[in-house]
Amino acid sequence: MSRGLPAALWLLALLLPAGASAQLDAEQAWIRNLPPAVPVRAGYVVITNPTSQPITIVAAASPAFARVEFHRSVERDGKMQMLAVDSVTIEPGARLAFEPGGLHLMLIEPRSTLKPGDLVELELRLDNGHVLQLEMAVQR
Ligand SMILES: [Cu+2]
Repeated sequence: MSRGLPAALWLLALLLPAGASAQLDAEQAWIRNLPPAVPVRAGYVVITNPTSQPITIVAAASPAFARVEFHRSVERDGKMQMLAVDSVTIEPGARLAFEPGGLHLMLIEPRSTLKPGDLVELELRLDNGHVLQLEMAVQR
């Protein structure tokens, strides 16, 4: 995951008041529940960019997982594979879905056992210094 932003910028992002426009809207955020023995979960969310500028999501993190990556599922030689993606850009006015079979959040190494109905915090760090905070619902 990129560590490209200087510490001062991260600090600035942390100091922005909650509710300051993150400039992206997120809805339908959920995580597919899996048996505890499986070390990863896939997370999905629909993001829209109502601004007139492209916005790039440069990193993601959750207190419930050791790390979070962006993955894309692709079919190669008849097999489904997942490719890691460094960042995700949403164009002005566009809607981008992290969804089953395509782009998804790969939530790696849960720190505790999750069950349907749990809410998991997720932070999406944007290239403009804002942090979009959301809650993902664990579902069957
Ligand atoms: Cu994946």
